[in-house]
Amino acid sequence: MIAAAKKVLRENDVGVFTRPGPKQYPHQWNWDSALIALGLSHFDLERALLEVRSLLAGQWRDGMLPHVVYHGVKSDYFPDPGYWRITGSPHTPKTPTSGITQPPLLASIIYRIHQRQPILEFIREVYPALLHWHRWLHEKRDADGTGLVCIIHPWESGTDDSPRWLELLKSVEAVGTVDFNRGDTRYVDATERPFQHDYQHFIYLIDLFRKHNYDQKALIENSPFLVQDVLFNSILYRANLDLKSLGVELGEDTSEINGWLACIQDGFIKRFWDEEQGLFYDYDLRHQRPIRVSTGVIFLPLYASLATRQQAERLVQDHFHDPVHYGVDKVVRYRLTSASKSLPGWDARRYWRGPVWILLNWLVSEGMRDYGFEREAELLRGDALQLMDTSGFREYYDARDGSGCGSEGFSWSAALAIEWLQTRN
Ligand code: 9WN
Repeated sequence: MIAAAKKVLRENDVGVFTRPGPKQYPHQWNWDSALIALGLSHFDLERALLEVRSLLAGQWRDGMLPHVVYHGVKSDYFPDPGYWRITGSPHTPKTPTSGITQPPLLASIIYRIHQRQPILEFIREVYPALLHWHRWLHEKRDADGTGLVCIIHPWESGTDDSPRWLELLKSVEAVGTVDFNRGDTRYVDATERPFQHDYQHFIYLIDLFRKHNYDQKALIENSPFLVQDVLFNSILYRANLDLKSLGVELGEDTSEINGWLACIQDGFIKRFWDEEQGLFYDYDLRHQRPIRVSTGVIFLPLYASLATRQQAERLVQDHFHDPVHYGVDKVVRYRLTSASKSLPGWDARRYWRGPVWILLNWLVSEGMRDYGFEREAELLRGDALQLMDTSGFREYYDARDGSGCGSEGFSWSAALAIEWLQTRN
């Protein structure tokens, strides 16, 4: 299996970066790249570091690390660099990129690699860029002074058509969007991709952002989609912890990072925890209300160590093992469904509406292990490995029969298989 996974990473390698999927995703994606570097680090450390350097080449001058770096590669992916029209901003890099960001997993991945194979010189090289990105997130995306950062586009959540966004997107009038041709249903069946009206919203928001030349203040004021996301803030919190460890090793003053950590810690439970349901809900900042939708993201505070012991136990007993939500039953046999089965629009094969995603299994299993839920961590690992073993390295999987969906030869699935198989916790 390791050999097959390496082959996927090699085949998706275009020299300086690795495609998330050979046809569906021909450019460099932010959090995909971090995971790909993790997989590569097990057998080609230099290539793993190059993956990170290439991603950082797309960093904007204000610190933003974009969700896609195009690297001038011609493709049929939409939106293409021309569509983003980022040159209206004074902060853009030389290489073409998108104009939004993605969950900041990178610092944690670099820290993880460094713990196994010390790369202090490399860390010295990239530390300023990581710090710059995190500072940008804390300064430009803290919309209400709580210290929690917000996202302005579903793509920034990495869980694009998550049911978490449904209600909110209903209130967005996607008017005046210029015509566009979706490229994403060319290689993947449309029933496994977001609905057309979701795409209209995704593109409408880009239209709006480019009209404001990606000025963050204007985007916060005008984006109808303004959300404090549990997943994004959990990943950022852990990345801040890991960045701090790296900074300490370099002998840097980490008081700024301490400030960010304290802010998130103060605001997180107050904002996201729902005592009645016993889970964490995202917050719709535009309409000032919690988003009461249960998806696999409710477990992410475990990955960040932000849940109390009692909260963790409720998440595990009342949600993870409950067959109404995430536990297995006669029909749904694999964990972890990306959304609770109890949701009305639950869809076993459609993107983030229900299928199992290897990355979610990995993040949640890490969190489970940190809290001492070894059995649960093993269930997540075991199911993920079994899915990849029987159905190959796919983008996501139908939790009923384990069949693969979305892109074939999906890089982060392969990378995480390597990570799991090569690491004994
Ligand atoms: C839009 C590359 C990316 C992942 C995201 C996943 C999907 C893109 C798309 O693919 O999003 O960014 O075109 O659907 O949702 O998490 O980074 O694998």
